[in-house]
Amino acid sequence: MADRTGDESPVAQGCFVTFEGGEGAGKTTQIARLKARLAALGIEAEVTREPGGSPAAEVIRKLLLEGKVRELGPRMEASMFAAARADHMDVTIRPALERGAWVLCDRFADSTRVYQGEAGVDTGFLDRLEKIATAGRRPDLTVLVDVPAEVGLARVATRSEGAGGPDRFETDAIATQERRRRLFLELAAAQPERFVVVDGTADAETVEAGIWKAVRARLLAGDGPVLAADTGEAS
Ligand code: Z5A
Repeated sequence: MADRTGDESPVAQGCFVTFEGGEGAGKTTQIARLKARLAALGIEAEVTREPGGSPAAEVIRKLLLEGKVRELGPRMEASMFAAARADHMDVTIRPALERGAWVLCDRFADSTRVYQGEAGVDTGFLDRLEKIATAGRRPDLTVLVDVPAEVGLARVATRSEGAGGPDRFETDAIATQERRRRLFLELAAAQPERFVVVDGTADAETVEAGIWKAVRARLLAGDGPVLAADTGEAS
């Protein structure tokens, strides 16, 4: 995170925060709110998303969300998400962190674990893809915005009607969406030091307050950083 003390000390890396959850959980809404909270403290935050977030990755996003890769099978879909992620890391995420900005990313590698894992891609293959795409750089904090599938899908249904119909993943059955929800919750339970789970069915202000509490506790201490972004150790 950027040094805000006015010292001449080198700029420290920014914090890398990812948002995960099902469709319509409220991730995009909460990222905008967190960015505003950080801005009030003078912290620059770059907002980005997956799939996408760099020019080349946005090209891959279009192919994936139009369903053009679907017929090639879940392994190929997982590989395309990873290829997009590798470019996103190189072009957008790493440079932003290195200049001291925070990165707030709408979905990241946990989405591949959940969506392509649920579609049958084995864990070993996903492990290898993640290693290649991220070079081991994990988020400092992952916010899981948890809502039941029906709640999220009801929220996005109105939007899809006005935008030419649902995308490739929004057409999946409620049972599939609910299985993904369980997988997200399992990931969070397995890595409590990285995840915070917030109840996304609450109103947006309440969700925002819960996320801010976690960010303050885990990434900010008074006006200084708690985490050294690359190591997870106290600095
Ligand atoms: N995917 C994958 O398979 N593998 C991968 O590795 C990756 C992704 C990275 C990308 O979709 C798709 O790619 C995704 C998984 C797959 N599946 N789908 N679909 P996307 O980027 O197009 O969409 P999304 O990530 O699912 O986001 P979303 O549908 O836009 O939802 P959201 O960002 O979580 O929610 P929102 O836009 O903030 O809010 C949705 C609506 O709810 C909106 O009208 C808000 O005003 C409203 N809202 C928000 N918060 C609240 C609260 N608290 N109460 C009431 N209403 C609210």
